[in-house]
Parts: sequence; C-alpha cells; structure tokens
Amino acid sequence: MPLPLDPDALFAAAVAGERPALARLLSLIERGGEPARVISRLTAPRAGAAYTVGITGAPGSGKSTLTSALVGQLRARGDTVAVLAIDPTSPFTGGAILGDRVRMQEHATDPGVFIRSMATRGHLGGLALATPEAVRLLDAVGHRLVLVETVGVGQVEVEVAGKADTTVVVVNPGWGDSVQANKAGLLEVADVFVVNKADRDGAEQTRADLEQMLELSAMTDGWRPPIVPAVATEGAGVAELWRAVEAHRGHATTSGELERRRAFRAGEELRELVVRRLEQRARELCGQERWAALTAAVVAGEIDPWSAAEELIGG
Ligand SMILES: Nc1nc2c(ncn2[C@@H]2O[C@H](COP(=O)(O)OP(=O)(O)OP(=O)(O)O)[C@@H](O)[C@H]2O)c(=O)[nH]1
Ligand SMILES: [Mg+2]
Repeated sequence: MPLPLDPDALFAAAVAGERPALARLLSLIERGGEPARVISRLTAPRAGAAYTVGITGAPGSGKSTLTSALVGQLRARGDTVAVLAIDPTSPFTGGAILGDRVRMQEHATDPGVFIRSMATRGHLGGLALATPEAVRLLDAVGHRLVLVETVGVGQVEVEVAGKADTTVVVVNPGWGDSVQANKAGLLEVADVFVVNKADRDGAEQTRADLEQMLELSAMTDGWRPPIVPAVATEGAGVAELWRAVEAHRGHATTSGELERRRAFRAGEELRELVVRRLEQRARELCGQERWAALTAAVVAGEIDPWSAAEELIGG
C-alpha cells in the first residue's frame, strides 16, 4: 500500500502501527512549516503517557553505545522503546558524522524498537521546538518510553536534554579537569550521572570531582543525582544506570517534581513559540528592506541599535 501524503492519514496509519508512516511524519516535523503544525494539532490530544529520558554529554562520550545497551536491556525484559537521536549535522552542533546508525544497528530489525535520527535544519525554532514535537508524536502513536540522545555542547542542546522527565549526563574520566564550556549547564540538568569509559584511567577521580561539584550545587528538588560508573562497550553498569533512572522517576513522580517539570516545559514551549511568531510578525510588519537598511545603519555606526529597534517597531 502506498504511503498517504496528508498528515491526517499518515497519523492514522502511524497510530495503527505502520512505521513508514511514523517515519514520514517525523520527516515532516523535521522540515517544519504548515504540515508540522497540523501534526502538532493531531498529537497534542493523544499525548501525555510517555516517559522521556534524555541522554546527553560531550561528543564521543559514549551516549549512543549506552543508549543501545539500555535498549538491549529493556528489550530483554519485554519493554518496547523509541529512540530519538538528535543529529549533530544540524547547524546547531556543527558537522560531525554520526555513528548512531552503526551503533544502534543491532536493534534495527527489532519491531519492539523504533530508532530515528533527526536533523532540524528546516524547522523554524530548530531543535528547541522540533524535539518536543517529535517526542509528542512518538507518545501519541503509543510509545511509552522515549530515549532522546543529544550532544551536550551548545546551550540549546543542553536545554533540550534537560527538558526530559529524567536527564542522564554522560561524562568520561578526566571530565573534572577538562575545560568545558557547558559543565555548569550539564551539572544543572543532570538527574543521573554516568562516568562512562570507566575502563580508562581517572574514573574514580572524576567520580570524586563530580561528588564535590554536586556538594557545592544547590539541591532544588530533594534529589541527589547518583553517579554510575559504566563501560558501555561491555555493557557494564547499564543495569545500574537503568535502576538509577527508575529511582529518579519514582522520586519525581511521588514528589510532584515530574508534574512541575512537565508544566514548566509546556509553558516554555508556548513562550518559545510566541517569541518566534512575534519576531516573524515584526519582520513582516517592518518590511525586509527597512529592516535591512536599519541593520546597515547600525553596522555603519550611524544609529545605535536601541534607536534602530524603536524606529522599526515604534518605541
Ligand atoms: N574504552 C571505551 N570506549 C567506549 C566506551 N563506550 C563507548 N566507547 C567508544 O567511544 C566511541 C564513541 O561512542 P559513541 O557511543 O558513538 O559516543 P556518542 O557520545 O554517541 O558520540 P556522538 O553521538 O558522536 O557525540 C566509540 O568508538 C565507542 O566504541 C567505554 O565504556 N569504554
Ligand atoms: Mg551518538
């Protein structure tokens, strides 16, 4: 049967379990625009039952290997799972080639696993808006567990990762001494730490460094992020990691933190959309040429940016 083209029919097919339809919907979300909006209208009323786990960390820290090992473990106990790997070929993270497809290959033919890499090049609002839309879609078609892998380099990526129900931050030995721009950001979003590549020197020191950093940071929700050592390539620490994720899930659920988080997330998504729409509207109202002329004037130092903004939208 050929794939339907309109989002409504595609969505119905995806709900019925047709993977090509689901993949096609994700492509539409990737691309953004009107179809993505239609999809959002379809998914919102049906979403809300999925639990999301974000997995983030520096490039090459072992996120995909860990994710694949987690998937293996979940499958062994009969759970189904969806994995969304946010593709670092997007302009937000640079141009690295992703090894995910290779790394997750072993699950590629398993009907209980849905894996998809996603780039967000065309999407107005990029990663920050496309990711929740994609997660909502997976949720709406019946996935109950969604793992989201993002590279924790840029601020947006870390924010996106931090918006999961449980966020796992992957570090490697030596993290404590490495100069890394987003250390504070990662520390802030982590619910669980993994010291992966614990087969290398310095794992214990990194754990101690992390403990110390956590000591200094405020515990806002009564949860102290556990630190799990792992060797993802050998599957070591993977069971402990999942136990830590479940412990956090339990805590977040009973303490009300999960509900607060989801409410905050919804508010942020709405705010983000409003800001984007307003900017778009402002550009339309001001006109491309006036906008360009005033930009040039600011560049030339003929006018200060505050006055230019006032001239554009009226003070
Ligand atoms: N020695 C060692 N190597 C590991 C371990 N885990 C992963 N690796 C290796 O590290 C490399 C990167 O692993 P990935 O799982 O692709 O890392 P990633 O964080 O997903 O990378 P990006 O998505 O490109 O940011 C691969 O060559 C893995 O085999 C580990 O525990 N020990
Ligand atoms: Mg990866």
